[in-house]
Amino acid sequence: MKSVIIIVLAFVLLIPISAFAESYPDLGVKVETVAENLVIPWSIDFAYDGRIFFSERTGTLQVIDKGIQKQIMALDVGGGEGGMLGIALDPDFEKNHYIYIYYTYNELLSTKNKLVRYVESNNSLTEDKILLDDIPGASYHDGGRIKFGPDNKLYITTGDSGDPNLAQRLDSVAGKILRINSDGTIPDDNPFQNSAVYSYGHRNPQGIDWDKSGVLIATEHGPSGWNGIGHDEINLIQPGQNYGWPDVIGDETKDAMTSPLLHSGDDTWAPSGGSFYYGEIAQWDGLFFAASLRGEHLLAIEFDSEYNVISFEKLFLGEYGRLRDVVNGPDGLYVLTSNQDGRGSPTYNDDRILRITALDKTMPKWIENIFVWYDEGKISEDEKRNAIGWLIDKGILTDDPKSEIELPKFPEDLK
Ligand SMILES: [Ca+2]
Repeated sequence: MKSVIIIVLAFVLLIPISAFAESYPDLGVKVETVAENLVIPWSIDFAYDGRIFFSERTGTLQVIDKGIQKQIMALDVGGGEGGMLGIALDPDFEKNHYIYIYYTYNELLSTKNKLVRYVESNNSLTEDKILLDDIPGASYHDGGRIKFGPDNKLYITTGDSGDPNLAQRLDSVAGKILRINSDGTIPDDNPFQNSAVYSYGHRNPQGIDWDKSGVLIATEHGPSGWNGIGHDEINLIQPGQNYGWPDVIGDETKDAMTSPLLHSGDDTWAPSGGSFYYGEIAQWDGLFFAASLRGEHLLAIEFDSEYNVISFEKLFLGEYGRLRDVVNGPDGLYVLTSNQDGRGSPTYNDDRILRITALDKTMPKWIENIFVWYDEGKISEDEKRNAIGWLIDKGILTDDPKSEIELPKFPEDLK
């Protein structure tokens, strides 16, 4: 028993912080908590200098600067499920320090959304320009994801604001994916002249990202209520296309309406943020991920080169509760929980920002001590087995013969 305590002590003293991450040997990844005790973090973006900016739906903009989190702005926001939603740093942030924020506000008896450009200086923001205003809003269906595309245009998802018919109307910016220049003007090559509308017929899209070849994929909340349930969508977005809401859902078709690449059928994922992943987690390279609220999982989708869905899988089902956003960060895949939004079951440190990285493939040197101690007779066979079992449970060692983790040499009977 005593030697097991020694082993645990060795673990505490010698393992780098990252090893305290939750390990998922089956997935080959580990999950760390980057920030905790947040309130509905909604969107996250990364600066060239290592700073991490994120919004909370309640109306605050936060920064993590050299590991220290602080609030840098609070806005008076409105609208039940609206609030401070999407944020994006300018692709040229290093030079211009522009930060774009999409938020919901109440005006007299109505709820609206606007997109505002701010200038950042020493973690303080000054309003620079309102790029879009009077975007129809409501307690639900405010869209709100904003992201720069590979073409350096700013894309904005808007919800139908509870009025489904607006999604089909080209004279309304509700129920759309919009595309503007970073100064708020309309790009010359938009599909409809003098219109920010890029695609239409959307209910409440909340996730967009582009793959390496520049193809835009969007997530969209399917119906709940009088006109169907479930049928959450993953769409391939092309300029000028009509994605069908509210005329068609799921596999239903109608002339000139584009069907989703994938939908949830009668299941409900409630997908919010979406991101392609490219990075050191080799088995995930090129997959599309969607953060699932009601479904409480991270949806991983593999497309073939024609964007047919090869497979999709619910990862971390129920483990972290409701998930709001997923973004391919500079050092891992970041995931935001949404358990404080009144629909979840928060744990003691929710909400959280999580970072997913590859499981270390190198063995901490001290693990060899177990075998040294055993050889020197300091621990028994049982204690050695216990220690190894414990390390396997933690994902530090693996008993998977296909694993790339190199095991130290130990007696045949333990393999
Ligand atoms: Ca659709």
